[in-house]
Amino acid sequence: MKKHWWKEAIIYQIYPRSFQDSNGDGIGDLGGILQRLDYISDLGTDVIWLNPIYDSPNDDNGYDISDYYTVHPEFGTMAQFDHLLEELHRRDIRLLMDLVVNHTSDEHAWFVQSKQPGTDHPYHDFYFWKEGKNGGPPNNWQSFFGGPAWTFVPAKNMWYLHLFSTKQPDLNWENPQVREEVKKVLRFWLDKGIDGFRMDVIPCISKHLDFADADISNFGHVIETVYSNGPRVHEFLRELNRDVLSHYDVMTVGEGPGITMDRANLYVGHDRGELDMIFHLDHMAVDHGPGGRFDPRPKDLLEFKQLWAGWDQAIGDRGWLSVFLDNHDFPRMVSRFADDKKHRIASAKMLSMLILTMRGTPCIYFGSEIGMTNVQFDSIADYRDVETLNFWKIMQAKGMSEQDYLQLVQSQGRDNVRTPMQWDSSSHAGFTDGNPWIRVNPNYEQINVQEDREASDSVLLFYQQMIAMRKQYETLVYGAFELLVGAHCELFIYDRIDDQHHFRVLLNFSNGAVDIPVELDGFRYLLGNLPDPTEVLRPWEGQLWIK
Ligand code: TEU
Ligand code: CA
Repeated sequence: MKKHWWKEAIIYQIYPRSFQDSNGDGIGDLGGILQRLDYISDLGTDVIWLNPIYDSPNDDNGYDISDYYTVHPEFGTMAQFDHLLEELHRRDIRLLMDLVVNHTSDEHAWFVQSKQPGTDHPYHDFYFWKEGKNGGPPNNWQSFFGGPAWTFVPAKNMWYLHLFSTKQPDLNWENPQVREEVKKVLRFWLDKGIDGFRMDVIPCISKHLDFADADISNFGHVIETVYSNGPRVHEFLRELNRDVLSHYDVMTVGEGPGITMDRANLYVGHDRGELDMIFHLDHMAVDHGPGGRFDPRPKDLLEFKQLWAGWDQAIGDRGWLSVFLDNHDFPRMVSRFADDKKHRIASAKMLSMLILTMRGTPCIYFGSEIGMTNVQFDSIADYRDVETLNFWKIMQAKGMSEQDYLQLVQSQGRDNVRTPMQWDSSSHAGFTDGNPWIRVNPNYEQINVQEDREASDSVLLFYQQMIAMRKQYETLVYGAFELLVGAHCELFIYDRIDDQHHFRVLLNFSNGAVDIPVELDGFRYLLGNLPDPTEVLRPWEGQLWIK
C-alpha cells in the first residue's frame, strides 16, 4: 500500500453559496470563507473541496459554467481567490477546485458559436448535434434532471445533447480541440497554485457514438451502461494526466456515477495514471428505486454494509476511495441514515465514526460536523434546485399533488443540504445580514456552531476528537478492513488491522438497544458517542475499541 498525503487527509466540502455571506447580498462568498478559516482549521481540515465558483448563469448553481477563467462576481474577485488560497496554504490547508468539463453552460462562448446555423464552423463539433428522428429527439435518452436529454435549436434544425439541464450542453471530447481547451483550464488553475480537482461526472466524458436508444426503465442502469464508462474514457483521463496533471504535485478525485466495483481500479489503480481516487455513488442509491431519487424504496442496512465491504475489497491495496455519507447532491446524512429527532446528537456522532474509521479519504460536508438536518419547507416556492423544480413540472403533469411531491423533496431533494450554514441563533443563523438566497433551516436556533462550541458533548467537539484520533493512528487510514457479523440487521461492526494496532468498530444503526455479538476480550475501550459503555449497544451508539 503506497502512502500519500492525500490518503491521510481530511477533506471538508464547502458549498460556497451557503457557507458565509460577507457583503449582505444573501449569497455566500469567498470573503465569507476567509472569515471562517480558523473554524475550518480548528476542525482538523487538511483539504477543502470548493464547489464551482466560476462565471455561471446558475441554472445548476455553478455546474453550468460560462467562463472557466473567472470568479463569479457574486462569489467575489480573482484577487480574493488568490488571497483565500494564500491564507489556506498559510494554515497548511490545500484547495481542490471543482472541474466541470463534461458540459458547459449554454451561455458559454463556445456554445453560443456552436449553435449557429450550419456545421462547417470551428465550434460546431465542440458539442453533440444530431438530426431528429420521426420529428422528435435523436434517441430516447433522458436527462438526470427529468425530460429528454436533447433540445432542438430551430435555427440549426438540429438537437443538442445535455445529460443534465437544457442549459448544460455536453462537450464533445472526441474533438481534440475540446481536450486542448480543457487542458488549458487545468493549467490556468494549477499554475495559480491550487492542489487538485474534484472532477464532476468524469466517467461520462466518453460517449457511445452510435447514440442507440437505451432501456430507460432503470435509470441507474442507464447511467452505468450508457452515460458512464464510455469506450474512450480511460484514454481521455490518461491524456489529461500525461499532458497536465502528472506535471504537478496535486490530487484528483473523480465523482463516479456509474462506476461499478469491478471497474473502479481501471480509474484509480495506482498503475493506471488516471485518477487518485473516486467518490463512488452506490451507497447513495440504497433508497433509490428504478426511477432514481424521486422513486424511493426502503433502505436496507444489509445492502448498505455489503456495499461498504464490497467496495473496500474491490479497491483493495491497488487503488483508493474518498468516503462520505452526504454532499451537496444528497440529503443530510443524519436525516437519511439515522435519527434526526430524539437521537440526533448520538446519530450524527455515530455516522462520523463510520466515515472516520473507514479505509479511504474522509470527506465531510459542511454543517454535518454540527449535525445539521434536512429541511421541511412547506411550499415548492421555497425550493431552488433545478432538479427538484424540473421534476415538479413532470410530477405535476402526471397529477401528483404539491403535498405529495413535497414529501418526496423533503426526504430526497438536494436543497436539504443547501440551506445556509447555521453559525449561531441570530437572524439567518449568522449566515447573512441580508435576505438569504434560500431560507435557513428553522431549527437553526437549536442547531448551530455557537451552541456546539458551548456544549460539552456536542457533535462538533466529537468530530474534532474523531479527526484527531484518526490522525493519531495510521491503522485507520491504511489498515485492512474486515466486516464482522455481516448478516446482523441492526449492527455495523468491522475491524481495521495492521501490524501496529487492531481496531474494532461497533455501530448501532437502530433505535433499539442491541446485545454486542462479538468478542471484546483483550480490547481496550478507546472512544464512543455515549458515556459509560456497557455490553449492550444503546440506540445509535458507536464504540471504538483497540488492541
Ligand atoms: O452530480 C451528478 C450526479 O451523478 C449525482 O450527483 C446525481 O446523480 C445528481 O445529483 C442527479 O440526481 C454532479 C454534481 O455533483 C451535481 O451537483 C450537478 O448537478 C451535476 O453533476 C451536473 O453537473
Ligand atoms: Ca455575498
